[in-house]
Amino acid sequence: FGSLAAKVQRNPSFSTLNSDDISYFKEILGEKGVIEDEEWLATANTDWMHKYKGSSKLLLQPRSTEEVSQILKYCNSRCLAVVPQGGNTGLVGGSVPVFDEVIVNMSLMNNIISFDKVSGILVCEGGCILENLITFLDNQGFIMPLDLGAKGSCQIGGNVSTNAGGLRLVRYGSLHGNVLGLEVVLADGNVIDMLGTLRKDNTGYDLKHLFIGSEGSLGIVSKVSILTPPKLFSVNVAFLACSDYFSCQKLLMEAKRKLGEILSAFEFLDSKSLDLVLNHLDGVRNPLPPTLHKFYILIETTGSDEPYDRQKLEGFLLHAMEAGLISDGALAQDINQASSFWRIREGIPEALMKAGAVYKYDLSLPVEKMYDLVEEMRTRLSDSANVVGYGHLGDGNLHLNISTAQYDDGILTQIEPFVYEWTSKHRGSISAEHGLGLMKANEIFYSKPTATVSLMASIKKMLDPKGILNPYKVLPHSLSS
Ligand code: FAD
Ligand code: 2HG
Ligand code: ZN
Repeated sequence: FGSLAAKVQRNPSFSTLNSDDISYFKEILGEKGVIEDEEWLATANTDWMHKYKGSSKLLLQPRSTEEVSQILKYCNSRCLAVVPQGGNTGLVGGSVPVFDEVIVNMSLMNNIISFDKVSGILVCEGGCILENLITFLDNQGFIMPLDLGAKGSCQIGGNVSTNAGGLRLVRYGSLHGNVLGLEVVLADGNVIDMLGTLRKDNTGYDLKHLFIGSEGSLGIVSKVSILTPPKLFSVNVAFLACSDYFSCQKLLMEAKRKLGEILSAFEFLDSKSLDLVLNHLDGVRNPLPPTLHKFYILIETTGSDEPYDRQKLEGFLLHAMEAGLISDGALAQDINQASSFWRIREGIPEALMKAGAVYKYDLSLPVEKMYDLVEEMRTRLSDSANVVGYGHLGDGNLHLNISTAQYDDGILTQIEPFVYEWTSKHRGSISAEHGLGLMKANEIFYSKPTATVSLMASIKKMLDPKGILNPYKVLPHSLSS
């Protein structure tokens, strides 16, 4: 997949690593924190999709904010480019080097600092794996306000830096609302303490928001303070079939109105997505009889009153069935069945990986127009690719994935710029939740006006004048060096 990197030139103002650099890093991190092992580097140079590959010769593992600060201070003075790396589950080529950037891997900064049971506020280091935080909170009777299929590997610092959305956003909102504070290390090593634990704090500009979703381009997130909701014990999951897209939309409108405060997820997948999961993942089966339905919806409710919540959901489903919005459905009878329904939805990215090469588009679009794009793409590509649509319907977020046997520039030119132009025409976003990374840095203008992009570039220049933090990502290449 060399054509991606071929579009970018290495910034000649960056230095090349030498033996003095390595000695210095060993001094501050010890031998163990300085990784030159080829196998390890091969993994860290390659993204989750095996689509983006860098050629870094060095991975550093800091154990404290102070160490992150020392690393960046040194890299800045030497003009060595850096890629912050969390769980390396990002899907836009943002978490791996493009050339020889030093990888700063956050995995060892995985301590939980404090948890306040009264307020539900968790403070932890940026390298904590999301699933570990979920387990920790579960024992305290709380949950994380975000959940995603990559939870076993992704880190909270990575989640914050991508402003990850996920499966619960429809209920708990985005990280801009849930993150109460951050500690970040700037490119010059300065540590900015914004690690507040207050729900309300209007003392001037709320600078933490600049770092949420900045994809490692403005600073390294070393600590996070996050508001976590209490765990509610009445959880129900339904897996439903709809015969057309209009019914999916109507069902969403009805669910928001009728399930109201207990609705915690509203996810959709088309029949081609389901087929992929059934064909490529072991142990997954369709909970519904094998009739061909065009669409499937997963609805989750979470509340505090089991009989009331169940009755409410059953009443809603009955009504939707009578109104012809649902053509079939299953309501999970226990937690195992609920997990098996979730496995279908969460397993789609993995199934796509197993199916071959995949072109991923993560779009915000008006719900009523969303699926038109999938159909138009199918018409454009006819038999040359498997075009699937799924995603967070409750948030207006489509995951359009195009699966082929292998990457092919001919197919790519059929997809792009068409997909971006279509999204822009419908006033959507070309990155709903995954970020721009390397993949879409040059496409930013499809979703943001020139003056806004210029302001972003000025902020980048101010915080990182030498441009060492995650170069070639987020900002268009014409503005980033
Ligand atoms: P990485 O992939 O390591 O990095 C992502 C970006 O953040 C990079 O630009 C990197 O430089 C930067 N970064 C990482 N850590 C830090 C740090 N501490 N400080 C500064 N910058 C940092 N995303 C969603 O929004 N919703 C989903 O539902 C969702 N589901 C997914 C399911 C699967 C199976 C996979 C593979 C990915 C999914 N993602 C989803 C993509 C998503 O972006 C990531 O999973 C997650 O947020 C990235 O976290 P990470 O620790 O892996 O970060
Ligand atoms: C999801 O919602 C993730 O499953 C991944 O955001 C989406 O692979 C994708 O396109
Ligand atoms: Zn998603």
